[in-house]
Amino acid sequence: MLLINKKKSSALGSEITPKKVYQERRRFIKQSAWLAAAGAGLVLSGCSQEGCAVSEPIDKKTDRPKQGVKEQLQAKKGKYGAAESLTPYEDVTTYNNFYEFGTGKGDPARNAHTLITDPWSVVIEGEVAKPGRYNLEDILKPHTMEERIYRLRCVEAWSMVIPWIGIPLADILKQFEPTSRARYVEFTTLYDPEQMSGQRARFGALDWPYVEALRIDEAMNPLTLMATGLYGEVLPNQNGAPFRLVVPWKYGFKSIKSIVKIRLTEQKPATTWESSAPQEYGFYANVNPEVDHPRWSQKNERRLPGTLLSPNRIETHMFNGYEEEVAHLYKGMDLSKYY
Ligand SMILES: Nc1nc2c(c(=O)[nH]1)N[C@H]1C(S)=C(S)[C@@H](COP(=O)(O)O)O[C@H]1N2
Ligand SMILES: [Mo]
Repeated sequence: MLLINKKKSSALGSEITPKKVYQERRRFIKQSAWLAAAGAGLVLSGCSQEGCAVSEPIDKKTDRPKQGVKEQLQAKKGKYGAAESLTPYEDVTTYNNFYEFGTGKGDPARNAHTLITDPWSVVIEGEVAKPGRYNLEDILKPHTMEERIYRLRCVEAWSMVIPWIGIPLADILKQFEPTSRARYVEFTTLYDPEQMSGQRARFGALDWPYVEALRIDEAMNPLTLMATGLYGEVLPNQNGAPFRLVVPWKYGFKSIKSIVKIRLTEQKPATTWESSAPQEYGFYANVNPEVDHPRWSQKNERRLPGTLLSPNRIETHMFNGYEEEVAHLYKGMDLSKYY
């Protein structure tokens, strides 16, 4: 299955990016004000003669980056993730929340290999002119992948900086022509206990399938991404392969994984975490240091990687640091009420 558009050559994944090319490409990324240019500045056309522009060298046997990765990850500056180091591939892919594969942070990396991600289809329904069941590759085909380095802030007060590969959700939705009645976008994760061991647990951690939703203007915001990869590679299963949402100004639980259905609605959908504990997890779930979780403070976060002796605690910023891009969406709303 085609997951990352290959525009120029057949090389993908198996081809290793020379370190220098990667670093140079990084410099290019740093310099391009892609958002200011309405997303056009940083369109990486997948692979070219240089190799896969955004790939990290991955050892196919261990599925881990090869050597010298740490050095390559330092000092990514730019509008997003400014002066922040990327969280190493190792941490991004072994410290996960994906309850369909268990509630321990290491469970998804251990268990998610049972998920079959190819073929994969996505049902598009509700308030759209072109509903239907589509093969994932047909949904992705018209688009060019972009790399975006975003902070991910979990409601549990830890965070990472991740170089995603994906397509703005707005571009994908427009393909299916939302009607004027579409006010919300609902996403559903696969439900298949045979493939997802956590869904077989006798006392389920959550009500399956996992459902999340955004208001249509949040969904159409240029920051909102549908990711198909990270570190220049196809998404590892534990990170929500083959197709997941990334909403960087909201707590991580909004960024739903392994999506099989997208439904546009007039009414506000019921979402999994809000339904399970509404006084703790709201529909909006915007990162907000001023509104604490009932059981812990949201003023700080543990930036991974850290160690027991050096937990790397940093301040949490309003809208996870994306205030300039998204604050207008919530003008006049009491964010302590709409948390
Ligand atoms: N289907 C599904 N999506 C999910 C989750 C989950 O348990 N199931 N966990 C969420 C939470 S709480 C977080 S913090 C992020 C973690 O994404 P990552 O593992 O890629 O870092 O995924 C979110 N998406
Ligand atoms: Mo989370």
